Amino acid sequence: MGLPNQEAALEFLDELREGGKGVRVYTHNDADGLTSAAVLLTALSSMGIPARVRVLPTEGCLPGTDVGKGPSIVLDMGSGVLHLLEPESKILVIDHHEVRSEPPDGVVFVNPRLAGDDRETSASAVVYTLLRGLLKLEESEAPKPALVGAYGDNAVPLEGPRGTVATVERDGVEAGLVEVREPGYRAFGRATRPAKELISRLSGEDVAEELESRLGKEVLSKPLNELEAEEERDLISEHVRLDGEAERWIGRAHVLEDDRGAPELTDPDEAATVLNACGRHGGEAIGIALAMGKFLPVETARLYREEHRRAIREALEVAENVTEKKEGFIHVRGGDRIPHSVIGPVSQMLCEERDEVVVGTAKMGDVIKVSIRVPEGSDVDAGDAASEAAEAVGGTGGGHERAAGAEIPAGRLDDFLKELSKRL
Ligand SMILES: [Mn+2]
Repeated sequence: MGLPNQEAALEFLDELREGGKGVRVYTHNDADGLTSAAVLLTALSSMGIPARVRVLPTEGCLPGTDVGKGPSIVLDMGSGVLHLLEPESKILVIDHHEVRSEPPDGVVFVNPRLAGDDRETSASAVVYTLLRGLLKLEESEAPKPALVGAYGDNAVPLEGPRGTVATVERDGVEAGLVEVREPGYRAFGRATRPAKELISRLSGEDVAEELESRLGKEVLSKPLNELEAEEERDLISEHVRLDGEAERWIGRAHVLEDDRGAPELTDPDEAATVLNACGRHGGEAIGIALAMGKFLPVETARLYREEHRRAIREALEVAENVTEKKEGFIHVRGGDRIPHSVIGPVSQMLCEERDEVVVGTAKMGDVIKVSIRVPEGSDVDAGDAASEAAEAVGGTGGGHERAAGAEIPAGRLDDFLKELSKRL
C-alpha cells in the first residue's frame, strides 16, 4: 500500500541525508502550506537535513524561483506546473491538487490522485502520511499541524476524516495529542467563544437563553473546548430538542492538546485561521514555527550552524588552490567555487592565519562579491580602498578600516584588483 511513488520519495530523502547538504523547500502561504512545511521540517530535522524555506502565494510563482538549482522539495503545489520544472533536476513534489501536468524525468511526484484517490485530503496530511515512519511520534506533535492543515483546506467532512487525514487522526488520538468529540459542534469558535455566543449565532438568542436556564450559566459561559465531552453531549441533545435545524452543525469535532496557554491553538479550525493570517501578512516563518508545536527552533538553528561550518570548511579547502599573491594583498579567487555566503568568513580566517591583507572574491549572480580583511596593526583603510576601487570599475563598496566589502561587475575583476593594489 502507501502513497504513489512513496518509495522513490523516501529514497530521495535518504540521498539527501547521505549527501550531507541542505534542501530547498517551497510551499504555499496558506494554513495547509505552512503546516505541510512544519511537518516536513520536523522530519528533516530528525534526519539532520537543514532546509531553506520559501513561501509562495501561488504555484504559478514556482517556475520563477531557483527550484531545482539544488535538491528541492515542493509542497502543496506543483501539480499544475510539473512540465515547467527542469528535467533531471532533483525535485520532490508532494501535493494533493488536481494533476494537470506530467512530471519530467527525474522529478519524484507524490499525489494521492495518481492512484485515483480524490477523497478530501490536504498536503499536510499527505506529507504526514508519507513521513510518519520518520517522525518520532512520542517526541513530535506532527499529527496536530497535519490536522490543522486539513481543516484549513476543508478536508475534514462533518462525519469525520477519510484516507490520509484519517491516518493523521488515528495517530493523533493514539499519541494523546488529539481528542475526538462525537457528537461535537462543528462551528467556528469552539476554542475562544463562550458556548452561549456560539449557539446564539447558530439558533438565535432565545434558544441560547433557554439552554442557559436549563443547563446553567456555568456551562454556557465556557468555550466548548473547555467543557467535558459529556457536558458537550448534554448541551447538544438539549439544543437539538429545541432546534432540530442544529443537527447540521453536529458531527465529529477535534480538540487539540496544547500547553502553550493559547486557547485558539486547541481548535484546528481556529488554528488554521491564525496560520492563514500569518501566511498572508508576512509572518510565514512565525506560522511555521507555531505549527511545529513544542519543537524547539534552536534545534533547527543548530542545523543551520552545522551547514555554515561545513560550507566554510569546504571553502577553506578550495581557497588553498585559488589563492594568488598580488601587490599589497592575497587574492582568494573564489569564482563560483566558493559560495558568496561564506567568502567573508573565509577571508577573515585567512587574514588572521597569515597576518596579511586578504581580498576574497566570489560570484553572486551577475556581479562579483568582494570581501577585504586587514590584519590588526596595519595602517591601510579597507573601507576607503573598497569604495574607491569599486567606484573606478563601476561598482559599489565601503565598510570599516579592517573589514570592507564591494560588489563589482563580473567582467571587471582584474581591473578592480589593479585599483586595489594602488591603495592597499
Ligand atoms: Mn492545500
